[in-house]
Amino acid sequence: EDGLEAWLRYAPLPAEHVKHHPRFSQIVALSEANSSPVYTAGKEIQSGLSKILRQKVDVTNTLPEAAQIPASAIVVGTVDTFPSAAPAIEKIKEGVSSLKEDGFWLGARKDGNNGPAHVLIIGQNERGALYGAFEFLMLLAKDEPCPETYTSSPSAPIRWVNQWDNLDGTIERGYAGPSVFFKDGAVLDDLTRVAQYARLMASVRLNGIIVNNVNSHCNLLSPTNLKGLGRIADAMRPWGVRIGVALYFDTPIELGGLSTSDPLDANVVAFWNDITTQLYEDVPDMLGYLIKANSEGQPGPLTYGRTLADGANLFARALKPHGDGIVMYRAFVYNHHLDESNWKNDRANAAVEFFDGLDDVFEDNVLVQIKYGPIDFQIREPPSPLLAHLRRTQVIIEFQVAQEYLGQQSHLVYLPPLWRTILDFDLRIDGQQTLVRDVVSGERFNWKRSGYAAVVNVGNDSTWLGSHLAMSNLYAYGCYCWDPTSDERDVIQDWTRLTLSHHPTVIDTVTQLSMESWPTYENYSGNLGIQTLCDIVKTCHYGPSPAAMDGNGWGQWTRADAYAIGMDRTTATGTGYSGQYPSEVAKIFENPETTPDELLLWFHHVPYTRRLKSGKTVIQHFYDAHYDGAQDAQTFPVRWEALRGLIDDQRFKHTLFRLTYQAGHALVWRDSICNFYLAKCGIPDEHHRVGSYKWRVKAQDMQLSGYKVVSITPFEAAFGGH
Ligand code: BDP
Repeated sequence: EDGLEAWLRYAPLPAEHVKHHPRFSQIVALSEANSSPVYTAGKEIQSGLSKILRQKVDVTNTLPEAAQIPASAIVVGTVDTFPSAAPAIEKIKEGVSSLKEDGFWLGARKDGNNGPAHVLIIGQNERGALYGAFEFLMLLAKDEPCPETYTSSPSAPIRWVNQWDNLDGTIERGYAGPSVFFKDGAVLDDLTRVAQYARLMASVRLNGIIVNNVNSHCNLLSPTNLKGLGRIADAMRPWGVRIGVALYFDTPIELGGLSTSDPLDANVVAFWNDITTQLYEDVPDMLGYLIKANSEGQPGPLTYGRTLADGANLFARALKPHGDGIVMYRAFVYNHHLDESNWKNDRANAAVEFFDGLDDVFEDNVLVQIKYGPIDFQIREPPSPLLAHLRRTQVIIEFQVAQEYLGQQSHLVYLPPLWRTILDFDLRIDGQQTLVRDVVSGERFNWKRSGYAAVVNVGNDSTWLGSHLAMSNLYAYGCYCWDPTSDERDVIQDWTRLTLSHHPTVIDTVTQLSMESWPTYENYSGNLGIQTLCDIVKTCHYGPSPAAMDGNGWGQWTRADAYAIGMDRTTATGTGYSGQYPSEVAKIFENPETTPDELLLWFHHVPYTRRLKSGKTVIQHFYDAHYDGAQDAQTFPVRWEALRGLIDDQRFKHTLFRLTYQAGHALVWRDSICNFYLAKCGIPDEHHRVGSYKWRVKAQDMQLSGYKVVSITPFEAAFGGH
């Protein structure tokens, strides 16, 4: 198995289990249009039944006369198509009327007392009907009975994916081969993988996608590419997935031949109005525009002396005449040439500083898209304080399924435990409980449109993300958008059943490895809130490079010197960042005593000898955590061996290779970080491990033939610097 089917394999149930499930007579999908998700739902159920239960069942699109539900039928449709058709709906009206947009009602009913069961799937809209169909199939695939009545609605209307695909077919921070959307400057002719991607998204109830890189290019909007975008939208629409695009701010100059891209210039306004009209001709249900501006060298409204709101509103007004399109204006605005010598400078402060005062001036179809932490998808960050500053302006929180800083799919990192530290965080706005997830759902400030985006970056590798196990993060992302209170263990167990096997050894092993994976990676990469200590200057964002964290303009600093480490972000003596939180939270982070250890160095500059709540010093914690993390990673491939023969060889071996690599690379991480900080502060490891390499044979001590000993930069990456 090559992974292409991901969690939608629909593996056949063993014969003795099949008999516990009903034998279905027919599928009725109440839609005639084959671009409709309801039609898709009928086909998907047909395919699922043939694989899971080995039942061949026909699909029709109308009910027989008198709208009776045929015995043993599965009927799927929307609230609007059902009532006239089925008297049965009378009995379930209550469940159906409480559905939110995209929600569904699902139930297995008996015909009479002992008659055969029929299954009804009723979506609040067409998309909801498709989600109900997937729910039904996943229950079957997990060998669970269909409940008598089950109602499900999303936590938030926006559940979107961002792809960072370039027109030339490369993917920024993509780790699984070239783009499934673009090649050589244009949209691919064959969009088979695009439709398959939409199917995966729909199965976990993701309903939108931005198809191109936030670092966009003006040629996206060339006449040929507009047609191409139309074809992408057509390929994804049957799955209820709508598309949007990321725009390049200077397109009026570079594509339109104008002399400026000033958002208040009449010609610029006309340019965007016009191109938006053209785009809607090809993509009539377009989601809207994602904008990265004045960020990492990208032009934006500030380039023309205008405010961020002027920039956002330009696009918002262009979209308005065409429907419900929105602007996703990214809060990731910062100066990447920060002066490190000024102790008050702090990249983490940027979003709140840039967006303060704008809450009341955005058009109502502007949403601010905020990365979960104030820096950049690090191994551990506190939630972005901007989430506590916008009340009128609706927000989208941005996660990253692509493991950019987190091992790039070559290390196993199951992300939901990290996401929960953000979603469950209580911001205490106005002294009231304000969980981040309640802000994002729109509940806290009565928003109508808000929600989630995640940078996913699937590529055309058959594994989608480059690693089979990494796909649990995409699956989980959908689950968390729908229900941010999901239990991360349940999610990984369901994923494992669907993707790999029902065997208890497989489920237990994958669950345990996944649940340990984030703490393990944090342990050997960067702990106590110091960030993922990887290379940020050569921008590969991979592998240990602690020295590179300081002495650059990017502002992901550790401020490590010979005596102390960590960013002082307090209001009293530091950058003032902690003061960006509501007062109760600010107070906790202001004081090192009350700051949780895992964020200590995020907020405070402390001596290596400071004692943590565990009683250990900071430096000893560093050493111990790196040894523990690397040790734990050694067990991953060994424990994976238990799956040999219990799953297919192809995925078994592919994963074993990655876990073995990870075990080795964890040692590289451990030694680099430990050596680096030992050299910085000179405080030895209490357990005499760091620098001792007791059992290792040094190449430079061997009798060398054809090799010579050289010094290595950075020194910490090699054995004794050689
Ligand atoms: C950083 C990535 C960079 C992105 C940027 C962004 O390294 O490739 O362009 O974020 O989100 O994490 O705009």
